Amino acid sequence: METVSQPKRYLVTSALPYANGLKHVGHLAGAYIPADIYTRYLRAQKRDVVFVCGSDEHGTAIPIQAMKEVTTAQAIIDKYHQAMKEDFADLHISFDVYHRTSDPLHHETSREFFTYLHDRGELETKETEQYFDVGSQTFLADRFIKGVCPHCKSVRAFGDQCESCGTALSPDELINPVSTISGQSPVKRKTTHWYLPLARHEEFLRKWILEEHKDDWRASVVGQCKSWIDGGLQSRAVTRDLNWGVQVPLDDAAGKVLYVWFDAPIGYISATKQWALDNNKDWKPYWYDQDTQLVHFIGKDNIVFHCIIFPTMLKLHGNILPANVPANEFLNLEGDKMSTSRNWKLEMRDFIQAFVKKDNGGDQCVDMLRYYLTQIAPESKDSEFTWKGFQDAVNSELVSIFGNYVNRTFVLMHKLCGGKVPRYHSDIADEKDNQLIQDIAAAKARIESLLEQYKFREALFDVIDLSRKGNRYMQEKEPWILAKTVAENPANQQLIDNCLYNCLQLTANLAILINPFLPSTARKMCYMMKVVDKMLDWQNAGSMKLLSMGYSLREPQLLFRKIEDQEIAEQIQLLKSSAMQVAENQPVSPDQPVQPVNDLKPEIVFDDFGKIDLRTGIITAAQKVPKADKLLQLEVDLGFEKRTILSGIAMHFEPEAVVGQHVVVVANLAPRKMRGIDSNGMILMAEDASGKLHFVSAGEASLGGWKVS
Ligand code: B3M
Ligand code: ZN
Repeated sequence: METVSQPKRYLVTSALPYANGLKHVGHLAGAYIPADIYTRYLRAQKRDVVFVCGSDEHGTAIPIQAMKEVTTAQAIIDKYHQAMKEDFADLHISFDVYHRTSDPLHHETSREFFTYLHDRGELETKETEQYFDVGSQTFLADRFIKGVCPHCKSVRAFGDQCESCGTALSPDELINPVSTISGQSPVKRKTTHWYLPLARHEEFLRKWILEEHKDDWRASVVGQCKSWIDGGLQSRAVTRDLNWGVQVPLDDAAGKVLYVWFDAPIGYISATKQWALDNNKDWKPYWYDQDTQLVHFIGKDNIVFHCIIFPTMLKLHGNILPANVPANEFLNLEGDKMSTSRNWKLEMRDFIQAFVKKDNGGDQCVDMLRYYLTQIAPESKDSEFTWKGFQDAVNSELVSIFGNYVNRTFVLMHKLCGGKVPRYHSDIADEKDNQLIQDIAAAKARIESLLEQYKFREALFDVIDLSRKGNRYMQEKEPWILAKTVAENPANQQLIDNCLYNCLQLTANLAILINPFLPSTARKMCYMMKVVDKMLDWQNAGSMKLLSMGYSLREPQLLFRKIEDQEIAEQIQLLKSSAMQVAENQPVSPDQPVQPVNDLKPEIVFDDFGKIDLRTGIITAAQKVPKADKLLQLEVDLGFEKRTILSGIAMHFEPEAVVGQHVVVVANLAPRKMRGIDSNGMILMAEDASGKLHFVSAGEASLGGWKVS
């Protein structure tokens, strides 16, 4: 076998999130948790690694959000930079530095980069005609032009995309274009921009991606690159007419900034520089030394920028190239695409507030989310977050398998071995003992190799599987049964000792192996074992001597609590009602009582509804039912027949008040006897937020009997 020499150092990056809003769990699963697992693993391996990220604070997304929130772009980036930084910290994403692209260090770094390429003739200029807003005296970025979609004729179309049908557009395609800044029709004006001529680098890209990395990069990533290259590489504009961003460092470029996708990836370099400044280190080897392994964690919508455009820039600038770009697919939510505009999303902050910052939440809930998002990580295809799936993952894997194994080990240790690590009697070790020891060593090797290949969900599966093996081992050894025989057969204590010794060493191993994925859980296990975090060094995995004889342990604490049905029902309800509010586009006025939509019954199919026969009717007579406070006995004329119907509305209406009311009747409801009277059907009423009943009028159905459909 060919031995590959280990890189000298690693630089791990997660996509820089736009500072225009809070980020959702799809982002977390795609670019942050996998990078964090990888980095924590490398740190446990004692390798030299720096994990960088920061807020992407440029591009039109920022001023647009400022318009929406009626504030300044600066206020927007300040607000969301801080919020995102906090959310990542709350979810234990362990960046070595979380920088921001509005920082002067970044502006300087990006300008230097641009100048370097410009001075070497690696950029070309082109003059084009672009929409200009006379009112505000600015060229209009695509997003700032609104108009009618040429495809679906919706008025919700912008210069880059139609919000109704989703088609990608260019400003020229819009019918009746209007500036969103001034509301006036824009005019065409000539403007010059700088372009990165990608076609010049086709050969390099083909060789580097399609040959050198065809086997070690994910198939979907190589596939996307191939279709880009095969489709013909166009020159990409790297500047924009905009007053928000990094100013183009040329005299003849007033009012122009670097295109956000030119400066954002350079943000990885600026962040590394900031880290070096803060830690008294040298940043250069991380970007220039071929011994550095650069890995970009991103979502699939960023592939072309990280695999084609930025590497071309890096090559021209004399930097190293990424060793891998493990891009993830998308995460859907409860059967639908996540969407900010439709409010169909679960923001990191929502989860933090609903679970982590609750009395029964905290770090264990952070690990529950990290667990589930890794278990469903969209590594090779889109996957789906469901609350039921979250509950199942927690309750039937974390609680019932992993947590249960650790807890049983501790409880039995205290009960059968006096809370101290027993002696291991190797002379009487049997096949099952040896098998367990082998299983631990094999699991370590497999998990390690999976992590090095960025296969996080499989690696996590193997950790849980190892705890499953531990449960089985304990079940087969039955130390609690042996304990009953020790009085007459004292030698059996040695069997108990061996079993619990192995179970404990496995627990210590599990702490090391779970650490990159669930760091708080690993720490809690260390606390229970009374060992320092140093034990979590990766090299310790596989050892059966992590806890030595006579060492006393703490009382166990449960690692994870269960997720209750009620909790997930609430979350689903919350998701549906907030999406509904957006759908109805109803501004909720604070002085109007809003009926909580919190008791919606499970969904039915049309066939369920089709079984109900609804008819209109008129109440022709009404009287109280003796000894029944709530019931009124009604005579309802359905036109084709008269019915006696008992209705529970006596607390709301006097009999006289309901006579003459038009009602909708469930006409084919099976008869039911109440207080000795047969009720033949049911009338429909509406209940308002205060619990008051109202008649749902059946209109002028004076004759009754109309079908309701
Ligand atoms: N901000 C897009 C995104 O958040 C962009 C990533 C930049 S990575 C250099 O999806
Ligand atoms: Zn459209």
